[in-house]
Amino acid sequence: MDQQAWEKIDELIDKNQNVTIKDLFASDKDRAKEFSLEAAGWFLDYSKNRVDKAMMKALLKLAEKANLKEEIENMFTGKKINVTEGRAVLHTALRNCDKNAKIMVDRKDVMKDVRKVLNQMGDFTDTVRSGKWKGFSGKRIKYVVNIGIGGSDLGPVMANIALTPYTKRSMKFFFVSNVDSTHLAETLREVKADQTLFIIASKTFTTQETMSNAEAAKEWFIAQAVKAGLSKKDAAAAVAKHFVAVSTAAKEVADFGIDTKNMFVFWDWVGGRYSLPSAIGLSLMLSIGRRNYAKLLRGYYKMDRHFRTARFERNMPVIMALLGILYHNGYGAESYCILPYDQYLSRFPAYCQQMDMESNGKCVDKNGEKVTYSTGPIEWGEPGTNGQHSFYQLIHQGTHLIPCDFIGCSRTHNPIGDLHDKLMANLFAQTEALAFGKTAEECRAEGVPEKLVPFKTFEGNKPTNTLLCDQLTPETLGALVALYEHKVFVQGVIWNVYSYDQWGVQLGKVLAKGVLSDLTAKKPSGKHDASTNQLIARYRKAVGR
Ligand code: G6Q
Repeated sequence: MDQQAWEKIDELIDKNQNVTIKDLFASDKDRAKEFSLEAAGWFLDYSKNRVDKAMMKALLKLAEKANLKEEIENMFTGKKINVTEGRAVLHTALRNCDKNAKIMVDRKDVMKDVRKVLNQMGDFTDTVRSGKWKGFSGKRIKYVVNIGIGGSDLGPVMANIALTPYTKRSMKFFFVSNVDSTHLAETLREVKADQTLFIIASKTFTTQETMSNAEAAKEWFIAQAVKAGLSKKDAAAAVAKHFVAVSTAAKEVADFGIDTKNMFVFWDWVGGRYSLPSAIGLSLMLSIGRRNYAKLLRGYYKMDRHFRTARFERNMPVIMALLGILYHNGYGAESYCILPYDQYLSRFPAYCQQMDMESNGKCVDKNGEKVTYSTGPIEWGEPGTNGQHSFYQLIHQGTHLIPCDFIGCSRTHNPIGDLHDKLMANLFAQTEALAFGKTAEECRAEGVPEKLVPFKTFEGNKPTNTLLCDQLTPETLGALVALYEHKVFVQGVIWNVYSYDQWGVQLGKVLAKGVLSDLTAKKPSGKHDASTNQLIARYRKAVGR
């Protein structure tokens, strides 16, 4: 982070120590309007933050000093900004709706491939949804089981829930990620083999959890087909009608036994956690149809364009990123909360958690040197109003500063009486209470007994953003995801870390292999630390090895 630019921010924090959000509103009647903006179907009100114009200017300087403009262009134009893996970062190409767009990577226009795969997905989707694609018994596909983990799971799960009103209700969608056999077993109880399509979604097609679940699903499927009267040979051949793959690895897909005709590719320049708009979104396209999927991409594209072209002082992802940095680095806020007031967005916090924490959870900068500042906040959240009845207590009156994003939609897909008014009233009331609190005097005026006043006083001055859209649609969902993606990108640029690698995740993939062989070997190696050896021995004894 640029030292000089940061010093100015620090100086302003010190100077405004005693200025509260309440004071900021009192001194500027246009504050709400001035600290709000619109983009791609979303309205952001960031007026309930500890910022004035001078602070915003200082924060914007930080972005400028980090060469943000140039970095944005580097990403959008396919420069290899994922340096430790030697890759371009082009999730934005996946939703580029400009028919004439050309984006070159290694002298190849990637847009041609993007359009080709989108068409392949669309045609496949039409065939399955219309019932033309038949299972081995001649019946149409009714159940879709996506097997994938991490980036090959969280996006499709989140979006399938978010876009429930647009889904084909006569089909059922399941997502198996965990290598815990319970996950697969419970799913298989819900489906019928002859009407099930398994999507094996794995960029590398080597991930232990996914490949183990995929193999187990294949075994189960063949056994079911034999039970239904097929010969072993025919049952094995029927795999082609019931298993498709989404991957970058053609050889591994073929080795698994999936016809590569039924493989949907994506590319190494798509990071797992950014892969929802790639073929990883196949399960989503199957559930909402190709037209709605195209609208989702359009929503992404609108936010992408906004991010790429808007002045930083009117740029939604940039502003949200800077506010996040202010609290994280300036006020020492370690965590950050995402609170959607929309049941359909129930998995959105979990989705953002991966996107953010896997991207910016880094302690060395781009020069390979230990950073001297904190990076990557701990991200969490739950839908409102449920959270209000659990952890909001700590946000209101605890000792931690936790900036929050409140996300709401003006119109519900499911109007029932005044429930939606109540939901939104809660959202607005929470941001009001967090910002303005309740003073001791206000408590006394309400007749609160003196000895209870300290307990019923709310400090306030707790920062929040409010994001509102008209309705949650494929378009607004796409724009929302892109907003958070770009926010994370901007923060990574300012923290000077590589946001698109994930060596910590890779480590996990290797570690378990060594332990697994000790769990199953005739004699364990005993090569681990004393604690791990003890745990391995205890487990082996329990399972009779
Ligand atoms: C995402 C991460 C990680 C990845 C999974 C699944 O950015 O790299 O969550 O998506 O480990 O990997 P595969 O898709 O290769 O199975």
